[in-house]
Amino acid sequence: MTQEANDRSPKPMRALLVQTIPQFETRERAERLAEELERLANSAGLIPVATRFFSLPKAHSGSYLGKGNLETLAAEVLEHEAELVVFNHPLTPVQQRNLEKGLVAKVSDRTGIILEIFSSRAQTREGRLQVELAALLYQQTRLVRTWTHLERQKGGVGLRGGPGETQIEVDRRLIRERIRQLEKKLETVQRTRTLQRRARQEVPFFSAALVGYTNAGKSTLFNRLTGAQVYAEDQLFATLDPTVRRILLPNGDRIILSDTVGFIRDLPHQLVAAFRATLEETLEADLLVHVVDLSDPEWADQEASVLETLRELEVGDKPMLTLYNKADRLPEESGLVARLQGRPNVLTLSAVTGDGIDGLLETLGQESRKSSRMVQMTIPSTEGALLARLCREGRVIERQDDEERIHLTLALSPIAMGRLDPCIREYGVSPTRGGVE
Ligand SMILES: Nc1nc2c(ncn2[C@@H]2O[C@H](COP(=O)(O)OP(=O)(O)OP(=O)(O)O)[C@@H](O)[C@H]2O)c(=O)[nH]1
Ligand SMILES: [Mg+2]
Repeated sequence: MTQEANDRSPKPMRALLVQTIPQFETRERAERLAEELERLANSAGLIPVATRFFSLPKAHSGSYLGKGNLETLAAEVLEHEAELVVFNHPLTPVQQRNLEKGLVAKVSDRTGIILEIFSSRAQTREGRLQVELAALLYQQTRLVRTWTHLERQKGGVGLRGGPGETQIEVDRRLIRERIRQLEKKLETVQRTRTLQRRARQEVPFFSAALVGYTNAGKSTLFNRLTGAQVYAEDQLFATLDPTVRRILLPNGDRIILSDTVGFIRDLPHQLVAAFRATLEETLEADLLVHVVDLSDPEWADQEASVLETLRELEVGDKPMLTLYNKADRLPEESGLVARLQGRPNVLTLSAVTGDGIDGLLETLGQESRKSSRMVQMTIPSTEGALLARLCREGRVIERQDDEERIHLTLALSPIAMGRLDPCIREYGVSPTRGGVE
């Protein structure tokens, strides 16, 4: 695995990873989950030195692992010279503190790592504000110091090391104040965004949003479809800020496509909440295009957790097209592709080789057409400005000119329909009204 250079941390920390195997869970699955944690650790700019598995029927409330396991792990921390121990499970603030004491090392859970990655990736002002807010909401309850970016980003607000009791109270107050400040700032940024979004909605195009598990191939597909150069990498959470582009489909339709942050299993709800505003724009799309990495043994689980997050974001029942991506990495004899292709609203493809992209473009074209309405209008030939507007707002399917009038058949998106409502009332030819003739 490649070690991602992280130019903001002078010296990457050595991290010992901990994966427990709960009752009724197989070692195999635990290994796959541990592999994901290793990828997360790499993406966070850490050096994962080893992964330690513990069979743990039930977590201990005090130290999570229990006394015996804790001693074993403490010895391994020394042996590997680990500065940080990362648990692939949520830890309570009390557990985290006890573990830090017992292991004489910093301790983080999965959420801490994910926040760390987000913090180092956030590019836009809004993204940075959101990550900081999420991190503070997370730290509010625990006041255990995180490391690197989060620490630096805040200019030391409430994040200095080793607090005494009063220091903790001061920190709490500072954090509360900072949270209020951030919420205010975010509100302003988001108001601007809403205005920009409205301006964009003026354009009456069908819109599709790529969603999916992190590393599923959304940005690779986005780049292939739009010719854009969005950062696509074999690392978790390569994309953080949403990107929107217009594309021209082979059938002549223009549609809007967006790429955005990936989801992950057990996505910390502070992050979902903090990113709701960014995601809202994406999720207002007419169609969600769910990209799934079919070559990952955990694909079904990943697909389910994305659906779960979408439900949490209250868009669980939006129209969805599922794309099973990375089909090129499947052995031909697996039969999986054939099995999945039988399902409705499903395509299998490869964003890298381009296999199946034509089918995707065709489906997007059909969906775009489905959402538009045919309207017939007859306007006076003298209404040049109106004609120009109709051509701009919709797609002309048919046009016939006679001496005084122009007869048009237009395909209009629902948004354009709404905006052109007065014109349609005046010039529309509707069978129920017996036409304008
Ligand atoms: N073999 C193969 N690799 C692919 C395919 N699509 C994407 N990849 C690879 O998968 C990795 C992740 O791709 P991205 O496009 O960055 O994934 P993403 O869904 O945008 O990931 P995040 O932004 O982290 O959520 C990259 O190394 C891609 O080259 C595919 O169809 N086949
Ligand atoms: Mg991406």
